[in-house]
Amino acid sequence: MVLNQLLQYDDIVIQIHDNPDADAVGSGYAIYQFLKEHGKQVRLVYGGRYPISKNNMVMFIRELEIPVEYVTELAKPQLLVTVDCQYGEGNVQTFEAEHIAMIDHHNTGKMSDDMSEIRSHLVSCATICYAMLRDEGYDINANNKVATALYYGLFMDSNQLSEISHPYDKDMIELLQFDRDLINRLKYANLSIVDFETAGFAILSKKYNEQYRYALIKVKECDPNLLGVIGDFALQVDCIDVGVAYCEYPGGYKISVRSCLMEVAANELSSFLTEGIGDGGGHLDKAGGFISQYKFLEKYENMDIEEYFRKRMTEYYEEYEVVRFGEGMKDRENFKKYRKRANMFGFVKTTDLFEAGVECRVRTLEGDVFVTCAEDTYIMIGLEGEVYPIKKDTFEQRYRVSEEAYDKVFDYSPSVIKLGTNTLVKLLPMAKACMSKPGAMIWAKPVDIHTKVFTRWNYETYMNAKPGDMICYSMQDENDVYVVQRSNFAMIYEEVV
Ligand SMILES: [Mn+2]
Repeated sequence: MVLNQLLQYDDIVIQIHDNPDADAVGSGYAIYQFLKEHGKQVRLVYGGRYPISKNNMVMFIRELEIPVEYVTELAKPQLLVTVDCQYGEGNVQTFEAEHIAMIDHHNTGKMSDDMSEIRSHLVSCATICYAMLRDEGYDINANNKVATALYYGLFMDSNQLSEISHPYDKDMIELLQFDRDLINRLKYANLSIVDFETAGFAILSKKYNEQYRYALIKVKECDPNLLGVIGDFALQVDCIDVGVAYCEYPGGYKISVRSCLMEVAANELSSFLTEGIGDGGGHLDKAGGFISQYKFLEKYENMDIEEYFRKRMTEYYEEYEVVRFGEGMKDRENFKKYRKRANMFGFVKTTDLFEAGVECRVRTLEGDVFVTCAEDTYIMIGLEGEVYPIKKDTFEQRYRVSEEAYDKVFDYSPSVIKLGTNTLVKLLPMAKACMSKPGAMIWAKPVDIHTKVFTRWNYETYMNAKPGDMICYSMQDENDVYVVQRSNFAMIYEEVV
């Protein structure tokens, strides 16, 4: 769904979930403003048992003059848009409407369609609204209140930005012109005195695992922001390397993961703990996640959530191997010979983006890449949409320019920004096609257990090989070890017999 589809309606109500949090209010308000500015008759409402009372929420709404209304009944509108929630779910009071649309980031199993935009891999609904408004060409910064509202939504749903994971989140942090003073004041009105006590009880009943040095902390139903605070605190303890705090939350469980170990990336552990039943992600040291109640029940039936976490943590620690690039491959059995296939890639000459000498940043799903524009510097777009710079002579050794048009589409389209400015250029429309020449030979085999591979190219963290994924090393340089996902391997490599 795109936002301008909503413009075919005139009488519109935006509904956010009961007990609204900052993300719900901020996201709902941004969509409200978009529709209002298009001349629509629109209201922003929520139902449920209680009106908003939390201090920071009251202040947020008052200071930005957000016209959000608490309602117990609603005259049937032509269009009802649920934001940061999904129509019919337990945390949204049901009101009748002629048409329903949804914008949400919670994972309930529902997929996007004509009238709903569900992106459960994103940390906040504000992120989705930001992306959708940007796609409409809507100038968010023209309205400081909208920019601030979206920023605060992201801020709160990502545990004060510590659990952000997507390029859009980073764009928001850098590009939104928000009210810093208000955000600072809100930041220190984050927890209530009850939250403070809740943290104390949670810490007293923590489960500590001596062997693996992690703490599992069950917190009474609370503001999810408290989880990050508790997780950060736990990591300060000398014998705790990893902290997992979790609580019940409408529709499931929220989790917060903290790690100070290079061998245990918080974002990877979080996605392990939520695998198949939710979503998790974030940074190497701080990450968050959500487990959907119904998916949990479907998969684990009557298992107690605490038991689940203990079992999964044990599985995690007991079942992985580490491979480090400098040490070579110790076990060389069962490796087979492969060669890179000829495939279509995209490339952009950096001087087609900006003049030579300009420094720019390419924002990708894997992280930011910095490039100085020069005649001999190109940007490659890989088979999965990954982006990396390449020198012209290396390019010419490995690829030949193709006459075909480059028309690949990926879930996320990387953008390039000229450093020091707000000038964004979309990379994919600028790309031309090239074909890879038959490549060098490698050894590869599927792994049996979760393997963490520290490659030469990324010192900060490891690549993950799940069972079935291929661990590879170059024939010319056996220290050049890396991982290729099972689903991509056959597309990239062919066996040499
Ligand atoms: Mn949210």
